[in-house]
Amino acid sequence: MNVVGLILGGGAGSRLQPLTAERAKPAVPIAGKYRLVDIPISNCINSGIRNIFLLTQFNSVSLHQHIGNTYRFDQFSGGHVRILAAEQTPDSAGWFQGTADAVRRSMRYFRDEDPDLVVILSGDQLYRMDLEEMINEHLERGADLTISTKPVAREEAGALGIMKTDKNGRIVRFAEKPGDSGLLDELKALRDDETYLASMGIYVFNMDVMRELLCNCDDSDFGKHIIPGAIDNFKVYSYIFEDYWEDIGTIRSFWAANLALTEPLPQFSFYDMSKVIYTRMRYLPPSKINQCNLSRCLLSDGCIISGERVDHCVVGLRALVGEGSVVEDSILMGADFYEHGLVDDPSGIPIGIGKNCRVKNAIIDKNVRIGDGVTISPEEKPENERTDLYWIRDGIMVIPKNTVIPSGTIL
Ligand code: ADQ
Ligand code: ADP
Repeated sequence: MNVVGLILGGGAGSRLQPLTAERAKPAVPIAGKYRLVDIPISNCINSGIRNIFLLTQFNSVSLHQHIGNTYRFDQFSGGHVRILAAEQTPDSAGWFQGTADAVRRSMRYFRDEDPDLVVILSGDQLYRMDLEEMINEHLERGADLTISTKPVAREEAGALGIMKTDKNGRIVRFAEKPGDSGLLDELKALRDDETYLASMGIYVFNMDVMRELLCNCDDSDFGKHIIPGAIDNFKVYSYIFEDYWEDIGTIRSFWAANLALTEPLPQFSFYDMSKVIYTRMRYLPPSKINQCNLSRCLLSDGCIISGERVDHCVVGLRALVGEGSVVEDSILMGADFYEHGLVDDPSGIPIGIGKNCRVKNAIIDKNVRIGDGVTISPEEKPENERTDLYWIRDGIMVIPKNTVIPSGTIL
């Protein structure tokens, strides 16, 4: 079987702003030292899928560097990760519109590989899945299309693609994001009254079926158009996945999923060496703790920590925390480089968190310069308030990449 993996690397990217202001969504750092795209790529590699295309709207430098430096397959076993950025061609003016458009426009690239099956994956989810198992079930059932699904509670169901299946797992109805409506009542569970079967946005297509579905229409979205339209004419099955799976496409879910990794036994583990999550090798030095009460933290490589307390935080690569500072319930993305005492900015403020700062419920993006005695917290700030220094989203204060915050600032 020739299988190609297609990773949907992000549309307009508005839900993760400002983290996606200067980088493509797949390049957003997660868990201190990884990037979002490492999750679906690792799932593919661990499932034996080595021909991978990453579809993205933005052709960012950090994404190219990351993919180019990380995913080098050896010449004997072969494989590749290719970035296909939205581009204008004579017959396709404009950017990708939706997920189906994105796949349709990239088809001419992956068609050259002559795949039997195409696996489509989202770029903004945290989970570990054996795609080979899903593919085997797809083949055993003689399916045209298989959708990976997860039983969810009603509170979550309205915002996902919800389906009903027959006793063999064949999908007989599908509604994209039905909301909390009567329609949702009709789609109620297979096993008991409280669960709904939700699409995870992960699909296995027979290549010829995908070609037929995409090339005979100009529908733009899988969830809204292609899947509902396919159910009557094709054999569309559900593959049930019961492990941890989290959509991390919003600031709140991104923050919560990162901090959940600091639990003693998190639901998602980066420590499972039988199914490694790959990322770039960086040859950074060990992290140095000069002094600090550190608890419930993920501490990445190359950090220098001299604070008073860092609790319930994800601390990214090369992060610096100055003396007397307290950081809680936050994600520090760290820095791309060290300054070696020579401050590389007209403000004169070194990269990292200065002395005697207070940081709570925040996401501090990379290369941020925070002076001494700064307070960062979203408390009592209105939702969506936005200044040159921060953006309040989903109750979290996000400090955009490269921001400089002068000493003494109380945000
Ligand atoms: P959503 O996640 O809301 O629902 P969508 O916005 O289409 O669907 O995004 C799917 C993935 O594709 C995301 O990773 C997104 O970043 C990416 N994407 C969107 N437009 C893109 C483009 N033009 N180019 C490249 N990538 C793009 C889908 C399904 C639901 C299902 C949920 C589960 O439609 O049925 O329940 O996923 O999260
Ligand atoms: P990451 O850990 O985010 O993958 P990298 O090690 O890839 O970071 O570095 C990120 C980028 O920062 C690289 O392109 C690197 O060249 C760049 N960089 C290194 N030093 C500096 C500097 N002094 N100023 C700005 N960018 C720098």
